[in-house]
Parts: sequence; C-alpha cells; structure tokens
Amino acid sequence: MLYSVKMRSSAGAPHERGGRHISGAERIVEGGELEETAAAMLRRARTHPRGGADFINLKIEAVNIERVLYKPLLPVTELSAAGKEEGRRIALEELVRAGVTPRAAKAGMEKIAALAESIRGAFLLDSGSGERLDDPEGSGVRVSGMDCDEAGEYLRSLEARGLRGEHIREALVLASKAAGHDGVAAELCWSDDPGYVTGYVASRTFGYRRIPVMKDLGDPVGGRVFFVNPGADIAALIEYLRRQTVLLRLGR
Ligand code: PML
Repeated sequence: MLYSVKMRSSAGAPHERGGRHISGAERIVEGGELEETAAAMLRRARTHPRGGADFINLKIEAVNIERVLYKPLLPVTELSAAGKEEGRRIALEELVRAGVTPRAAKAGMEKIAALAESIRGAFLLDSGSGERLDDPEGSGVRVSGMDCDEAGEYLRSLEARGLRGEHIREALVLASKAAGHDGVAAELCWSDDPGYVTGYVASRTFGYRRIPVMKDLGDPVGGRVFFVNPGADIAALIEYLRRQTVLLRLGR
C-alpha cells in the first residue's frame, strides 16, 4: 500500500488565517517508511532557514494505486550565470526557446520579482499573452500528488551528478509532473529559501535547465510560474496539478 504524506508549516497563524508560509513537503511512500518520512518532515518544519514554524500540518492518506499515472523525470542540464542579472536573462531566453512569447516570459519574471512575500502556489500565465489564468486574487495553484517511483535510484542518480539536497530533489519531481501535461509549455521557478539562489526553466522539449543564480543571497522571496499553451482546458490542468497522483520514473 502506498501513502501520500504532506506537511505544510507556517508562523504566526495557520495558512488559512494568514500565517506566514515557512515550508512544505510531500512524499509518496510505502507503509513501512511512514514514521521515518513524517519525522523528517517535522524536523524540516522546525529548523527551516525561513524560520521556525508555529503551526505544522501533517496529513497522511492512502493512495489509490489504480489512479496513479507514471511519467518520465525530465533530464537535467546545468547552465552557468555569473550573477542574478545574467541568470534572469538566460531564463528569459530559455523560456522563449521553449515557445513562450517574450512578452509572456517577461510578465512571468515580473510576477515573481514583484512579490513582497512568497506565495504557496504557482501563477498560471498564458504563454502567448502573459495574462494570468488562475484566480487573480488567489495565492496560486499548489502542485501536489507526486514523487519519484524509486526514491533510492533517484537519489543515487542525482548524487552521481553532484546534485544534493531537498530543493533539487523536490523541484525536479514537481517540474516533471507539470511538464507531463500537454497544457504546460514551460515553467519558471526560483527558490524562496534565503540561503538558496538557484532556479530553473523547465519544459518537456528541453528538460530541466538549472540556472545557478536567480536572486540575491538572503532574499526570502521566490516563486513559480507555469506558462500555459493557448486553448488548454484550465480547469482540467488545475485539477491535474493539484490532485492527480503522478509517480516519476528515470529515463522512461
Ligand atoms: C525551491 O526549493 O523552492 C525551488 C528550488 C528551485 C531550484 C532547485 C534546484 O535545481 O536546485
């Protein structure tokens, strides 16, 4: 039996009552791994670089294996950038190469850069016009229901390339789930961890393109934008991103 284990933590108040988001994590694991997984998530919520959490929500649910979809993990390419300006310029070029118009790419970059505080979800923007497609007053679409199919094999493959830590482990899984939907043209993301300045552009065509610097060290604001192909069914895409369970497989 497989279980989904989800954690979200906040400071000051629960998320629903306006608390400041601290951290979130999600795994899909076998029953025997539940205790270890839950303990690791609690530790993470209590010792996160964004601050200690006052409210921690841990949710464990059985997964209906018949509803699980399997998709390939995106291949990773590491790009180089000397600083934030170069990193953001490269990200814009990568988005345009993946089929996003320059106008929409710029709009997406500005959406994240203009945030005063990180939001929990991702913005959905039309890849042609740059217009926001999810609730304009809302806090974005939170992607959930994914993990790698073979956790050990996945971690070893990342480590063999010198890629370590929760950020890349989770971001690559999330980006691969999103890229597995026909409605998603590309994704732009950088971290909200003040000590972590890496970001990426992901697309099904070009894979996960990792950019080493996308913001200043110490900046606690990051975010994520999905650029959506014109004509995509937005409600179906949001349902897929939020609720469809997807297990990602290496090279398949
Ligand atoms: C996040 O953890 O908030 C997003 C991480 C983006 C970059 C991950 C990486 O490739 O190192």
